[in-house]
Amino acid sequence: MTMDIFTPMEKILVVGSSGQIGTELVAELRKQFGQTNVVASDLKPADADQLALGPYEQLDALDKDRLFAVVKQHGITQIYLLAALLSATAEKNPMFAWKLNMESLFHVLELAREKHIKKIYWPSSIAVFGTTTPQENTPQFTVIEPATVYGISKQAGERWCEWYFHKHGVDTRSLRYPGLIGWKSAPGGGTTDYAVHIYHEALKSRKYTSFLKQGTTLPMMYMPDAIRATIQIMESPAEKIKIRGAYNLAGMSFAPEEIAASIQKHIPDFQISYAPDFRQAIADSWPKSIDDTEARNHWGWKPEFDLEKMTTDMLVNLKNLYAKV
Ligand code: NAD
Ligand code: AKB
Repeated sequence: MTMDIFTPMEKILVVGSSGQIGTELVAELRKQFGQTNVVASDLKPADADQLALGPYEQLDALDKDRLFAVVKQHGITQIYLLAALLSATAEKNPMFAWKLNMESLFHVLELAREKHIKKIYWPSSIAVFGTTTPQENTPQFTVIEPATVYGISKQAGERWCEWYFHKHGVDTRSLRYPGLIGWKSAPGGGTTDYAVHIYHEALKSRKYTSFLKQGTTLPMMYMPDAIRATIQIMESPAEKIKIRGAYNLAGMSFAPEEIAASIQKHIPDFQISYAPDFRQAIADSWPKSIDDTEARNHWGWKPEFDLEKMTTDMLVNLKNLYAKV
């Protein structure tokens, strides 16, 4: 893959850096681009460990003046905006979810329109799709009628990113992430969170009650693939990014009983049971699998992890983690 040359003048701000994705993204960005070139920021105050790892600013993404001040103070050229309410939390607090998910995006888009920053990464989600979308191999361009507040905010965000690109030349890049699974950080209130919890419970108690029922197949991805895709789309030459809404991105697809079976290969006495709740309706409105042909063709995306490879890696790393505490 061809990468843009990353000049020492580039400085990255990650907004919402203490969450599931931010924790891993900041670490990888610092590895690739230098510790002091990546500023982490979140609503939460940093703990001593975070402060030791590199620059950190406590920042509310809804506070445009403070965001601007941080951009100026650090000479920021790129923002990765991760602050948001996810699908399950957003359904419980729809008005605030709309405010946070949209206003934070507008603040960053406006900073770019005013030429204070050069490039924006803002994640979309498979939640843009709804019940009227074809659920198998969901194509890039299809019916998009999301059934959740979260999905509506992602759909609107995609349209605004494209509008700012065409109208104002703002360099926006975005991926429709599937459900993300990793061992380094906890998920933050989504419908796909069960696929992280299940590994922890398998190791701790040998049993897990899934809030999604048997047969609920959803698109998922292991975090190392997601982080690689994120940095890859941001570092690709601008002319390769032909979609300025958001790209479909696929890793793997599975239902709760399939992830349980893959865990049972390592932990034979692991048991799964089912107690579906309000998140079932959200999951039922989403695709089962994603066609990411455009991401593969335009900027060379290719996933590395399938379910079995992910399960092996998750269990090894979580076992080590639990052995230390
Ligand atoms: P998360 O909930 O784990 O993390 C979000 C972080 O944002 C948290 O640390 C939170 O403290 C912070 N935050 C909340 N309000 C803030 C504010 N006002 N100002 C600054 N920080 C604030 O979420 P995540 O899973 O890391 O997701 C990041 C982004 O990726 C979101 O836009 C989400 O919609 C998208 N996404 C995630 C997934 C997934 O499976 N994790 C899938 C699709 C899309
Ligand atoms: C959620 O479940 O809300 C997220 C997502 C797929 O956007 N993991």
